[in-house]
Amino acid sequence: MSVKASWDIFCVVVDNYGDIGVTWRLARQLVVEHGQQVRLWIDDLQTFARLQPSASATASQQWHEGVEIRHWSPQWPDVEPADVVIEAFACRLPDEYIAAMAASKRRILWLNLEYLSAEDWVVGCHALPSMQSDGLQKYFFFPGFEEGTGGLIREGDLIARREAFQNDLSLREAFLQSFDLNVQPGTTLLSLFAYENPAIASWLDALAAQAQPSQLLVPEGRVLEDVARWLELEQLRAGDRYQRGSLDIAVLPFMTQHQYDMLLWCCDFNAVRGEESFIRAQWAGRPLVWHIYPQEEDAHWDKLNAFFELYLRGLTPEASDALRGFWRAWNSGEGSGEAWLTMLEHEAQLLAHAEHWTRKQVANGDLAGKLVFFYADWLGATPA
Ligand code: TRH
Repeated sequence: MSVKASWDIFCVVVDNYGDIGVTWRLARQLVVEHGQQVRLWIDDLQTFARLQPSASATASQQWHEGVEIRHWSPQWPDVEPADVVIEAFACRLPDEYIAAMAASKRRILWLNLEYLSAEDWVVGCHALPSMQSDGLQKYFFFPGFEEGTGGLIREGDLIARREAFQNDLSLREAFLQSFDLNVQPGTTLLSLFAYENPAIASWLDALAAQAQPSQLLVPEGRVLEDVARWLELEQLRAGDRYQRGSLDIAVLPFMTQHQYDMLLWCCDFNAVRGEESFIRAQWAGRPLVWHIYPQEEDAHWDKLNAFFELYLRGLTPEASDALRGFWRAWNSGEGSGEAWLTMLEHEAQLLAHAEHWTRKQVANGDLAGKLVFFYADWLGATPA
């Protein structure tokens, strides 16, 4: 059951690309797959324009892929609230907007879209309402990996597109050639997207010393400084290529989300970070490592351990220890080279497991579909 409605999604870009990455992808999917009318309010259009190069970094109103993009500036315009209002990641809605929601005669669903976490309390907290001081109710919508959560963002045709791409080597070649890359058959392809990370050096040492040739693809970003340091260079920029031992390093430009998906699909192993690239790498069906967004008081370690609880199920104890060991080394900044070699001993099992995990997550439904369903259900359950 799908009800056509208007949606306002509010996004504050805290830092990096995760906030805008999630909301932009969700907005598009609500329009394209569910026929919803979506306005996306963004406080930082410059960051948005990095993900969507055709976007203006200054326009107060613009349309992309059927989504109305509005600049969320301190001067709040007098607008009618939408039927469904999503504040992403606990950003604070404008007071005038909340007042307009409270004054409206229409039934308006107000949701806070939470950050992704694998912690076990998520199932119990997902979709709980909370009464606000102005009499409005706000629901907490938690993405997640288990039944009973809001699921993960996944476009309806994503897995089919990914499979078609991975089954046709000419598509992979064409994609790589668009960056002037010709990769020799038998070369291991790896992508690297991470925060500053001291673990990089020992991992690169291990890749350079392996008998197997590797091609590392690094889109421009914060980790480049570590790679440059390892290469004993001042800096790196898009287009640079360097060879050390068995390792070839290519720096790529920051790309669109669609291109970045293809990069993940190309690679035998993906190093990802934050929230959005972490999910996209899971849809790629390939082994990965997650550089989790560091939080105060090391709260991110609880999140990482909670993810292990779910992800490692079904692996042999040895493979499970090896994967956990590498991810911990990656996130603590120590011993990643050795841990990498140990993990490679379980390469085939980890590849099969990655695909198995993808199937399991697909079976949980997807975030946009669950949001649309939740709205229809709420409408039905709420008296007019
Ligand atoms: O950029 P991030 O580090 O974002 C983070 C996290 O979301 C974190 O949870 C949040 O608290 C913090 O921001 C404020 O990593 P993330 O989430 O992977 O987002 C990156 C986005 O950028 C994702 O949508 C993929 C996209 N991307 C491209 O479009 N092109 C590229 O070339 C690359 C490397 C990424």
